[in-house]
Amino acid sequence: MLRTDTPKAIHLKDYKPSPYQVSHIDLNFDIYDGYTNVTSVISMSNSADNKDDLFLHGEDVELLALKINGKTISTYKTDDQGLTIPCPSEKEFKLEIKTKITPESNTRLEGLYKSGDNYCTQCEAEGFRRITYYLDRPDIMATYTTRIEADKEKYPVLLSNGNKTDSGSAEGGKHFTIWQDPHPKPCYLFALVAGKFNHIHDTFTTVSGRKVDLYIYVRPGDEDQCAHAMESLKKSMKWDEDVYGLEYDLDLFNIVAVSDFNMGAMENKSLNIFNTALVLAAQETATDADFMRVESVIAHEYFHNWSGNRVTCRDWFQLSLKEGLTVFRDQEFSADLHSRPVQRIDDVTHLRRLQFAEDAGPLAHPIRPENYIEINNFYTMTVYEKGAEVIRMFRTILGAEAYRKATDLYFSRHDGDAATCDDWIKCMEDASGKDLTQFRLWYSQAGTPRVTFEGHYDPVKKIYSVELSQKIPDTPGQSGKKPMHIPVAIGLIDQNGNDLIDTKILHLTESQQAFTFENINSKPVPSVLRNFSAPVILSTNLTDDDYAFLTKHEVYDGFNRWEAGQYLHRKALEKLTGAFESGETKPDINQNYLESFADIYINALNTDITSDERALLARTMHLPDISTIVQSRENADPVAAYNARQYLLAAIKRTQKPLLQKIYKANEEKGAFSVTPDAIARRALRNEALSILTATHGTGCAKLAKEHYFAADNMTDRMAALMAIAPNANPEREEVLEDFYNRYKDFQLVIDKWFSVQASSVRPDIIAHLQNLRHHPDFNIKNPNRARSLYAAFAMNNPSSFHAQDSSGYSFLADAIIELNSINPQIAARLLTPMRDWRKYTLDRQTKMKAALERILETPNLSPDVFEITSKSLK
Ligand code: 0A1
Ligand code: ZN
Repeated sequence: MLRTDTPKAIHLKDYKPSPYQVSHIDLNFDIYDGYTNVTSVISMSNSADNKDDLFLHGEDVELLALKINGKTISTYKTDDQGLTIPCPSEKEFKLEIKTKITPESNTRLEGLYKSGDNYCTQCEAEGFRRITYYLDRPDIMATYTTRIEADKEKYPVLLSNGNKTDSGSAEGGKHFTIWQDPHPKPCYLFALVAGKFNHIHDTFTTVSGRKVDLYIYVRPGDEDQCAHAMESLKKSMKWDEDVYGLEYDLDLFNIVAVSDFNMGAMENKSLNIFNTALVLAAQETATDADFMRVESVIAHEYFHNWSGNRVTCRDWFQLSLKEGLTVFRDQEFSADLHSRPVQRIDDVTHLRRLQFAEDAGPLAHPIRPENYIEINNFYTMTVYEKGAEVIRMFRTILGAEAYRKATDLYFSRHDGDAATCDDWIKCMEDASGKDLTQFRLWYSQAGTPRVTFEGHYDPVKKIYSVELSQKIPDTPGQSGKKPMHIPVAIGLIDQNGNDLIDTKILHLTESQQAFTFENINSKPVPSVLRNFSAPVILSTNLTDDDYAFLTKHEVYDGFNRWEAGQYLHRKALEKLTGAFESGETKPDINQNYLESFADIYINALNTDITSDERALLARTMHLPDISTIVQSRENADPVAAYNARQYLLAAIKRTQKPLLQKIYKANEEKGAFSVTPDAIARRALRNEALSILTATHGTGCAKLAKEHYFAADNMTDRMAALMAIAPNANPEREEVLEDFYNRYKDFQLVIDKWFSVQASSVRPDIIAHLQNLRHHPDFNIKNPNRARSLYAAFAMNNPSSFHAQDSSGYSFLADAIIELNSINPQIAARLLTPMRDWRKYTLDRQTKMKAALERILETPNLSPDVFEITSKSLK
């Protein structure tokens, strides 16, 4: 059926507390082959003056029985949204509901579903309503008792939230466990797992001396890839005590890894469920970046125990209350454990690539959205990553000490609450005494602010004066925005590289504002927006020479030292892209810029530098990717951007080959493999050199990449080789790809890499190749990781192929979205991301992308998820 109705949007302004409340819920899961029966006994109350019906959410559940206080009721109504019961006569009552569900056919992976042979749940945001009828909203909080009964042989492990209070045998070869969670929680934090798993165990003793048992459950055989996740968990528990004064609150903490999962992981109370990709990590199968991601996601989910679970969200518009805060917490955890500037560089690169693009497109929304059709569509880069930037700015504005006072206040004042972003801001104000009225605009205004900096030195008066201005662009549904409170961190550096002042925060609050620095004895070079103190797009009156100076002398702020180099890269690439767009084939490259590489490379060869410095240099050598280049252009041509980038890489290789070869040699692994900061930094630097040395895809490149591949004893190096060889048409490519496949065919997550590296590589026959991969026996569109490894890898990481002029890339993706619409709407909607900003591209591409979107919109039985993103993109 074609979608003729428009799914209804939900608005923040319509929020009303529920007259019905729940104090406790008793759940019973009876798992059979092919179906599961769920009985829930809900202890409810109704407010004194309420006479409205009781509406309970429920989707795709079959109602078997319904009783109030033990009496069957028949005066109810059901529809595809839920169950309506006339207002019960008593104010306190027990509602008993029996439903039947079929996890075996649940391909949406929301509610109770099967991953392989195991059962697991995903209830955030609105999955609980696919298990039973309930008030499925986060401000309804209750304690839970959960009984699970299933076949003992097939499902030896039966887990839920809280503490296990009983277990035993049941009839017909079954067994049961009973779980009690003493902490009241919304149903999105409910979880259940039943299956065959092996586990590793450890303990953590909290600051007050409570011993907590820690378990990680994985598919039998995967236990030897869990040690890193366990170490990460213990580090997270310690960090939250040390940095936020927050202690774990139960005697047990379980993590379960499943292969089929829509997102990264989920913070269910004391039973975190993870995508295997974010638990398993071993030298042979995981890259250094994978190790880092596992650590940060383990931390992220653990930190939610306070920022999300103990203090939860009143409604889904407040999502950034828990997500922005928890992302900021996990970013700081990683920065404390590793290199602070490198962490900041990686976080900002990610923000710019994906969140800035979102903020500039048709789905731009504030970190606290005002309306949505499908909440799953609002687990966005804006809510998460820009949300984290906003929390970071609170800390910058308050200072570290007042910020900690404010978070203490927040966690004590709102413990056990379903809170709002305004509650958080109020705590920041109350603890610091600061008025944050204007700062609140970050919660309601979308769009990335444009900030302009102009600095001038007066040698007579010895004054350095600064003029800052800001402009917030219009976004869908929002225009004529007010100036925001933007903290701009600035340093002034003299010609010898000394800081003339301590880093100063300039509080930009007006459209245009002047600041002066007195007693500045020589002409300084300003370092603006140190550590990326606000999520803005900055332009300055600094010269290329100033930026070149900063790449060498900005020693105080590693982030800005890197940023200065990126500025020069971007500028060179933009110029070349423009030249390729207008048909030039051999444009000139700025010689000063090319020569500046020699300095970078000589520095990288310096044996005295620290490992952090080495890691930073690897990132400095890396040119911005195509999607970043394209962002600053109108009517962009990603093929021209790709050609420009390749052209520049070839020139760098040609002019700097001996130095690159030296870097490659000097950073060779000596001795046994390790994951120390030094070893990681050396691999990063060496592989960056490899990628430039192999960028021209000739026979020498193929030879070097192949050697690198076969010499590797770890996945970081193997993947670097694979990426270098995948776009190379020489015979070594097939040899290496085949070896990789055969070596790792039993490792799902590594086979995901095998798919994604091929989908991300530029080759003339890419579409035919993608079609082969799509029909490969290992391809399974129902597994989100595998689907992403082909489709998202292609559309997001291979822009010049995706935007091929013949529109073959658009058709390939649109077909997948249409197929996934009926299998897993959440994943289908996410795959629309690279189509949303169709207005950015050349006119012919716009027409073709628009046509692909229209074809999607005409799909029969379009899910609200896909409908929302497609229709808003076309508006
Ligand atoms: N709260 C989790 C993310 C998450 C959201 C939705 C999910 O299913 C629809 C799953 C996980 C986090 O922030 O880690
Ligand atoms: Zn989260």
